[in-house]
Amino acid sequence: MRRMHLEAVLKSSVRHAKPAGLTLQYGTAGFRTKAEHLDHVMYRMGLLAVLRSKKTKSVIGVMVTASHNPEEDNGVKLVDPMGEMLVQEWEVYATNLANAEEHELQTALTNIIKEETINMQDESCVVIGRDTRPSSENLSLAVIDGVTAFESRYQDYGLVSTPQLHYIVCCRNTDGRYGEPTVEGYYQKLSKAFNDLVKQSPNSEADKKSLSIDGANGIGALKIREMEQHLQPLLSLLLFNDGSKGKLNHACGADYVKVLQKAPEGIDMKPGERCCSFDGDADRIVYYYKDNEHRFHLLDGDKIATLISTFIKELLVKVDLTLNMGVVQTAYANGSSTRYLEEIMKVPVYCAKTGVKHLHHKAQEFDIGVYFEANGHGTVLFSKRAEEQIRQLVDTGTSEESRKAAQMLKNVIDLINQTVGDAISDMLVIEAILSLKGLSVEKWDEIYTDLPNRQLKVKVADRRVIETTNAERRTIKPPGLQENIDEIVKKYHMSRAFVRPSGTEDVVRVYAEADTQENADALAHEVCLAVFHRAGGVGDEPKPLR
Ligand code: G16
Repeated sequence: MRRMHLEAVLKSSVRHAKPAGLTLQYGTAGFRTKAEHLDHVMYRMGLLAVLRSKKTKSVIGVMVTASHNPEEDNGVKLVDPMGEMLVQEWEVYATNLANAEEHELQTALTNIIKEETINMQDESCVVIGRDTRPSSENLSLAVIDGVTAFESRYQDYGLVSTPQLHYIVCCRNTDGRYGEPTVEGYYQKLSKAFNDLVKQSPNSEADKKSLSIDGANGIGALKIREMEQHLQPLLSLLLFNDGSKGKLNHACGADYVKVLQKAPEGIDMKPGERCCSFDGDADRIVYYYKDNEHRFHLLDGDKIATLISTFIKELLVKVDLTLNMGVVQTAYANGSSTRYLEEIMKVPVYCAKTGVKHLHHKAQEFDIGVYFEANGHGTVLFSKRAEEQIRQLVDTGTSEESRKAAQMLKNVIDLINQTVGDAISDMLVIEAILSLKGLSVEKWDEIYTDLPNRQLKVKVADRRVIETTNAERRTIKPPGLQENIDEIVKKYHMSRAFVRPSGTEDVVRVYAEADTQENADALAHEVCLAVFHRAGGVGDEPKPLR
């Protein structure tokens, strides 16, 4: 490191001093904790982004957000050149840098520069975005301080959704081939693809019911307001929880709806009408509706993956292309969805560890890789080969039907945000498919019936005592826990359960599935007790749900 750099870095670091002794883990999607503990992390992630940019000779993104977490939390997600999450090998640098005491900062930086043989004379550029949390603006200024301490170029995109920043990074590193690297460019690209797709629908006039959106009082609400005009008259939206009064993610948002399996507060639901919820940084989406008996029905990431892969598979048959397609899920995927995909749709299904970074990499192995977490985080990846073949067939398809199907696939490629799961883009894909197929939300829901399930959290003194294997479906530590879970699961019919430490909250997550909701609830509760007793639970013993 040049002396000039070093002096500037250490001098600025004084303004972003690390609280001595504080250590943080790089979690499922970067660092995440109470906002007041993150100033030094942001400064240092600004430094790291510059190093990553020099190393990859590309623009790197830094997004300040804690996504689905409560408003008081914050976090940071680093975006690699093609718009993916930071490569896993660099997570250890991020951790070392975030946890180095002030006097160790220089060594931590020098180690990365040496290990990665980074030429500090190389150019660098970092793009920065943030969500609507009250703490985000100051934290993004700390990132900028880090970036400028290394005298790097940067551009602050201000308030953007996480997927918009991923999109921008990808555009900037592909000379605009992926799209115009602006928020407006994102709206233009997606709305053109959406409008072109929906115009081919024989049903575009048929279903005039509008879509109700719960914006989680976050950035997604802001962005959908901006985009709305581009989508009219083909899609009419009713926005709730738009941030004008409610608190971010409080009793609303995709995580609340998915985990509690109930409608968010603040939304007006009429029987049979499609509703959806975004999460706090608009990278997840779940759908739901109320039937005539006012019963709530959830269509989560699994149902979304099934809808999208069925649609794509049907189009592939029409264009007569033999591209391999695979679906990637996590242990949270409902057993019914996996069975449907494998047995009815005959699509290979893979299970990855929680975190889009894991699913994304697995999905890249296919010509068309559909990946979705049950919580609504997911997208579709098309290989270069698949894209080229599809684009060619738009003109050279042997029949009108095949050219039309190729055109639809091409529109889907442009509509889906291939860099990361994106609530807005996924919503538009879903709306287009429902319109093209003339499917109501009830009919979509009927594809298969979810096994009753329950997700709970247990507070323990140190969640790292739990270690898992087999894509998080079994625990290897603490001793005896897995055997205990196996015994409990055996008592229930059609049952399955697993536990894993969360990578975004200080809790252990418990998932259970069984033949009835009562049994799923009882199983989840029993497993919580096992975790509580074997993994050092704190506070009161978990209580049964009813
Ligand atoms: C992040 C990740 C997701 C993951 C979720 C929950 O979502 O991007 O892939 O499913 O955390 O992770 P965990 O169970 O480890 O807490 P988000 O939307 O909060 O960024």
